[in-house]
Amino acid sequence: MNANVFTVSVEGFEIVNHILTLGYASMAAALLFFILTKNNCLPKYRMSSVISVVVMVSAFLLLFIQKESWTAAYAFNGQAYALKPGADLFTNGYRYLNWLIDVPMLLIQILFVAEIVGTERAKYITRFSFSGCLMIILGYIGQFYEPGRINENVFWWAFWGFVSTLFFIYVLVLITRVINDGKAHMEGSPRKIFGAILPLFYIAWWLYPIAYTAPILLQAGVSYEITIVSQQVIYTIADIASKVIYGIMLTVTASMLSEKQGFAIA
Ligand code: RET
Repeated sequence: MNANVFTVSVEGFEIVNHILTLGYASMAAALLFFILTKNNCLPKYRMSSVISVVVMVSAFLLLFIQKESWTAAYAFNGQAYALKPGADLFTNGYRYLNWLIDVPMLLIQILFVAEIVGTERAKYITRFSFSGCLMIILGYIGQFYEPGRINENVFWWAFWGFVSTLFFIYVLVLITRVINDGKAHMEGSPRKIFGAILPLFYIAWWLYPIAYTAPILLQAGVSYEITIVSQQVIYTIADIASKVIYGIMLTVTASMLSEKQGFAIA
């Protein structure tokens, strides 16, 4: 591995810096949105907003730390940004631990708007938590062996990524069922917005394994810089879509459903 592997251009360094800042600023702004709109719907739907608040706080902190980790790892050497001697390496590890909180939360929150209740809800909570957490923990193990990192081992990186994907597919099967069941109880505009969560979910959640895989491009001769910058950009877009946009769509659906049931905002 040559020394260039640990150098990024001014543009690359700044793009990552900016995108991570956009990430945590979006979480802070959306945090206020979810707090302020929590009472715009019937009490039975409000747990969805409460969960969004929990997700926003943990994502805000994580993306802030992620940006600090980026700026602490590199220093400008007059031409480009090079890894600082003695500094901690930049790591995505914090992200995975944040997902360990957020993935079960995001999967559970939709149950309240889909009006899945009783034992059915309890069953989904168990399945979502189990498969969501395993998906993340296995990916966390795999990311230590990412191509281009100090402990690079393509076999183990691919192995843990693959096993994690099996749990991901199970999550996709479950969420498809939840969204279709929820939609079946709705009509008109809420049905349309709630139904649109399915394509959003498929696009946003697939971005994570795509970003996990990005460093393999190093083996095809793509530079360290392109792979690391694209990985951070993809993760941040995925974060904004899967937490903020998703949460807003659930909030809007819940307030429309409440209005149809005669609820008026005070
Ligand atoms: C990993 C490892 C490689 C294989 C797969 C993965 C899936 C990750 C996903 C993460 C979703 C995170 C969300 C976070 C929001 O806070 C772990 C990258 C399939 C789907 C939604």
